Amino acid sequence: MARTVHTFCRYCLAACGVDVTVEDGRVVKISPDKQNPHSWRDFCAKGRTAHQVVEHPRRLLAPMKRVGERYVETGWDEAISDIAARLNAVIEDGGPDAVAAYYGNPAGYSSSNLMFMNGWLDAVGTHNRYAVGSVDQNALHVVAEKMYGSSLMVPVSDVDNCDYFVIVGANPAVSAWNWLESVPGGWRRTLARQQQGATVVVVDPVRTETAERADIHVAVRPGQDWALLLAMVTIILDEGLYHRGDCADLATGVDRLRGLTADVDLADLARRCDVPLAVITDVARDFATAERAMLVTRTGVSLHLGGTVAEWLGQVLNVITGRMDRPGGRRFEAGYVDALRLADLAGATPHRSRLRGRDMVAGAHALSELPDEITTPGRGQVRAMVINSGNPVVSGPDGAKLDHALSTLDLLVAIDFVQRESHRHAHWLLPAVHWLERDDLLAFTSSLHDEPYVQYGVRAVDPPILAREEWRIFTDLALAMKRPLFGARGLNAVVATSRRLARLTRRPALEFGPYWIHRLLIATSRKVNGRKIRWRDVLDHPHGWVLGPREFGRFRDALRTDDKTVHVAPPEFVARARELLSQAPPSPPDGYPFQLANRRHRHSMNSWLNELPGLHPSGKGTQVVIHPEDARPLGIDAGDTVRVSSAVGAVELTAAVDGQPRRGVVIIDHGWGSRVFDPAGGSEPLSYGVNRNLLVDGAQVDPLSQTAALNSSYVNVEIVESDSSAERRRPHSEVDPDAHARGLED
Ligand SMILES: Nc1nc2c(c(=O)[nH]1)N[C@H]1C(S)=C(S)[C@@H](COP(=O)(O)OP(=O)(O)OC[C@H]3O[C@@H](n4cnc5c(=O)[nH]c(N)nc54)[C@H](O)[C@@H]3O)O[C@H]1N2
Ligand SMILES: Nc1nc2c(c(=O)[nH]1)N[C@H]1C(S)=C(S)[C@@H](COP(=O)(O)OP(=O)(O)OC[C@H]3O[C@@H](n4cnc5c(=O)[nH]c(N)nc54)[C@H](O)[C@@H]3O)O[C@H]1N2
Ligand code: SF4
Ligand SMILES: [Mo]
Repeated sequence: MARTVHTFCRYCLAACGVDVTVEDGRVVKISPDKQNPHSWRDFCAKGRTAHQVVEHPRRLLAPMKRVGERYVETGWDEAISDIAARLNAVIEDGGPDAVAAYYGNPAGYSSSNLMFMNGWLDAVGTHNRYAVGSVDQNALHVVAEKMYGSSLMVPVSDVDNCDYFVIVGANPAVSAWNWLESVPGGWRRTLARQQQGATVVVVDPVRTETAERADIHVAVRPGQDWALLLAMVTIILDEGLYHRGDCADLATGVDRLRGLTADVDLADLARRCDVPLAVITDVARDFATAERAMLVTRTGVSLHLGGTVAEWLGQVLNVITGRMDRPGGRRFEAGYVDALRLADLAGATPHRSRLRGRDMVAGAHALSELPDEITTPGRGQVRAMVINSGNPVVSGPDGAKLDHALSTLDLLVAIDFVQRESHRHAHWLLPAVHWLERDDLLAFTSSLHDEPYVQYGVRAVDPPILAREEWRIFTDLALAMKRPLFGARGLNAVVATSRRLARLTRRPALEFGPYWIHRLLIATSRKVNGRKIRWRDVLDHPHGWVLGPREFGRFRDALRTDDKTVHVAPPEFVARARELLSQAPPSPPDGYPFQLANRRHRHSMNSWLNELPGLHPSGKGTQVVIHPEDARPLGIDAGDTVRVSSAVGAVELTAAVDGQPRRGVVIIDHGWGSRVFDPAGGSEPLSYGVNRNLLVDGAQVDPLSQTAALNSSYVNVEIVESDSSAERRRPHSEVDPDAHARGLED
């Protein structure tokens, strides 16, 4: 008998409501849950094929231990006791900091994963925590902390009331309207506003699917948004187009901002970003004078050396033109739990990294620092590490360096569905549980939705017998290591007692776990629209529950700054802006005339999902896109094999010649070239495309966000073999699996 389970997809923050049809314990169909009142409208092929991950032919089905060059399946008792003993030995020898963890993007879509991972890290007492933020949204965390007083206080977009959109460094037509905020169907809702007369401006060096539909496409030079946005701020302040009330009352630091803008030369800024000053002026004026407007920034802004300054100026433009907390602008959604306060409570103790001496951002150090922290001897050298839901060799900068460092560890443990590139040196592979197989309450991201919303994500099917949720793995490790989970004395005994009780009474719900915490979070949740949420009511809304209309007027009160104002000109941002201004205008270094941009693919999620049969890769990730006028002098035609190289690496791929990128910019999609190994069967790894991040230098970072120039590295492009002379064209599915390894050795 088939049954339908209503839950939501947890691959990205869009959190699309889905109907999962289950027959004989297997998922047979996933479709959008059209009764979901909030979130089904981005539903995409990734959600539709989620069961292919569950039934992945190479899925890890039991803990696997490395023995020589092979892996053997074991039970959990052996896995936990071996890992715990080895971790304790590493700590004995090198102290708690000798143990590290990296967590990737999917960890954020399971509240129990992150919570218990931090609980275990606190048990260990290590400061060596690394996170995906340093290759994603750190710039926003840094800006939110300084301007609004909390790294998590990020604004959401009121799309349906907006008359003038400025979308900077985002491609919502492909990536959905989500980053540290989510607007379900946000792009379609934006286009609906456009139909009603709203103007859409897209700032992107590439003529993307989003830019294609814009009223104005501004093809900025990669990495130079800060100059464009600073010019806009200057024009708005100089011409008196700012919001007088908010600049006098809500914001502080406007004078310091004027101090900066007084020193800029608009023509110089226009040259830096390579956008005509007349265009910048028009957009600045129209944005400032529109009735209702918003400026939105994303990864296209943050993944550069000037990323934090650009992110800051993007927020400043909203604040000084009165767009905060007003219809059609950006507002603060309080959510049903106070995530800001909980983050304060759970925050890691501040720490400076051993080698570079840099502070953590949002509780974690930067990925670019990890390789040296592993290979450089001394107290605090990382000797053991857990990679939780991540593939940093492919998603981060300079993967070759990280790959080598990982190979030198005494212990590497990977928790994932399959063994990917970053896990190839793992001593232990631990099988994770997919969202179709687990219950979850994403309470901590409830302030990132564009309206007050709650849904309990129920499981559709049971996980494989030996797969385990991360919270359970981290709890078991803390217990076996005899170190107090969450650093809370006595908690391990409570957990052990609850387990005994659950076993004796045969009532699994008595066992300490996330379920307790979900109930507690609802029991202590704040009132939304004046109404208290009860657990029973949450369960009574299987399609999800919109908790009333969007609330305005809460922003001021929610601010975490000491004086309850928005700090529009934090001194460190002003200083960094002056530093960027003092540098020579951007010009390519000798031998590397192009800038390497990036694209996401509708059917892949960063470095994964691209290998699923239902999402068969269509040659993406194996191509570099070059502007026709750049290709011609190099003798490059579509289909030719070209070599793209930087100071740190080189890859070979097929050329596509297309006018999408602006001149001087070439595009390679990120997230490809990650092998999927077969630890159980030992057959050849699967691999599609090449890893373009091998070309990104991790040594140079934005000092504020600690993010590398992932999407503006300088590269060279040269022809290797022209298509006509190629003896044989290899289809993408037969890409030589060793090509990646060769790339690593380059
Ligand atoms: N050049 C360039 N590089 C980029 C970007 C870019 O725009 N340009 N984008 C960056 C961005 S925005 C991001 S978020 C990062 C992503 O960087 P990462 O998060 O490090 O990498 P992912 O590719 O998302 O890999 C996620 C891994 O988690 C596994 N996984 C999925 N779900 C679960 C789960 O529930 N439990 C466990 N244990 N494992 C799970 C997957 O199988 C996969 O191996 O990449 C960044 N890299
Ligand atoms: N299908 C799909 N959806 C996804 C993901 C995925 O991998 N696949 N990833 C999810 C994740 S983890 C995230 S963080 C979000 C990210 O969501 P977005 O930030 O919207 O991600 P992108 O689609 O990479 O769009 C970034 C855009 O910035 C442009 N860009 C690059 N450099 C610059 C620059 O210097 N200046 C400007 N102005 N633009 C620049 C790029 O050309 C690109 O079009 O998407 C999420 N959604
Ligand atoms: S991956 Fe697709 S279906 Fe899943 S939440 Fe994101 S947009 Fe929705
Ligand atoms: Mo991301």
